[in-house]
Amino acid sequence: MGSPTFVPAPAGVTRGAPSMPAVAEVGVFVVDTTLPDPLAAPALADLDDFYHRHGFVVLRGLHSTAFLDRVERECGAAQQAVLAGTVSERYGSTQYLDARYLNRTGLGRADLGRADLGRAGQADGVTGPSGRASNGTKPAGADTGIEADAEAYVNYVEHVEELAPAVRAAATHPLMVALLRRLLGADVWMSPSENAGVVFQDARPGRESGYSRIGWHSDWQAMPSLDVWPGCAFTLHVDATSPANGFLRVVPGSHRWATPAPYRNINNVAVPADARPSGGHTDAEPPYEMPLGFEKIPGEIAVYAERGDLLLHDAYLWHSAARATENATTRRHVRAGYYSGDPASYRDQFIKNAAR
Ligand SMILES: O=C(O)CCC(=O)C(=O)O
Ligand SMILES: [Fe+2]
Repeated sequence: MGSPTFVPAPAGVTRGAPSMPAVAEVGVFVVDTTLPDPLAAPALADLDDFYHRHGFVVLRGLHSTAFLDRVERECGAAQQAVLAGTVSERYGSTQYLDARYLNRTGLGRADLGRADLGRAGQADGVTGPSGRASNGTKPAGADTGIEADAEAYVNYVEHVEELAPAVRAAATHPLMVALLRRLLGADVWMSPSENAGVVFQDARPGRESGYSRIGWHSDWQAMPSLDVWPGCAFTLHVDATSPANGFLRVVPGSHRWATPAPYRNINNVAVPADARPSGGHTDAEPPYEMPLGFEKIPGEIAVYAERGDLLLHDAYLWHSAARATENATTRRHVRAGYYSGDPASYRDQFIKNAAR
């Protein structure tokens, strides 16, 4: 066999040395923050085109190791504070949790705050109304039937930027905002702190977990009545992703399809009458219906991330997240939405459009 032929990498594709077999990481752009104008670097010249064409990019190298350690530490502390009940219940979450989880625990809106709580290693059904005991208010022990060494956790911390200054810094990072301006227009703004703000997500497998995966959706479908679009979600990865701990699936180019509001959805959530009928960058009808769950979609790809990678994806992009294959894993990141439409049209709306 001859040596592999070197073919120049297409836009947004990084690969190893020419003499090595090609290693492609699609959509990954490496930024050098030591340059006077990092966004003007030739390495990022094709970024905008890739984003507009495919609906996502991964920016690598934006944050230092020390800064990422701070993000991790502060998010961990915020998680613990929600668990211990030492911060307002508004930092916890029930709205995003798996409905099966909520049913199992008997938790509802009244329990906002510490409802998003799992206990690693716990058998299905152990968390329950008695599972209130697993929310950190009582030491785990024989009376609860919970292993004393099982680690309790919450899957979500909402408005996490209010508890974690490093998250606020990441969410408003001048280079990221400058890039978002380039991609979305000069007037981009982030989901206000008093509303959605930034969400810390700790996806874990296991039946005790309220967030292990998410089915196909576009983020636009959760707020289809608002005129804040187009938008872009940023995800700053605390954990690298892989099949072992779960990963994002996307359908490149799907942001250009006119995706219907989720009138048919797996959660049987009513879509308001004032919802716009569809969201996307063109009027082109999607070539197939968005699946209700986790089905394979022709053309989908996995977007794996390294720790510190910043994913930017269009709010119209079809995406889902696969559950981990290894048990003792976490897939943690912080996420928020930036918008380019009318800020005055923003209000709280959350159509639970995705399978969990
Ligand atoms: O878990 C993920 O990586 C995806 C989360 C997501 O799509 C969302 O929160 O809208
Ligand atoms: Fe999403």
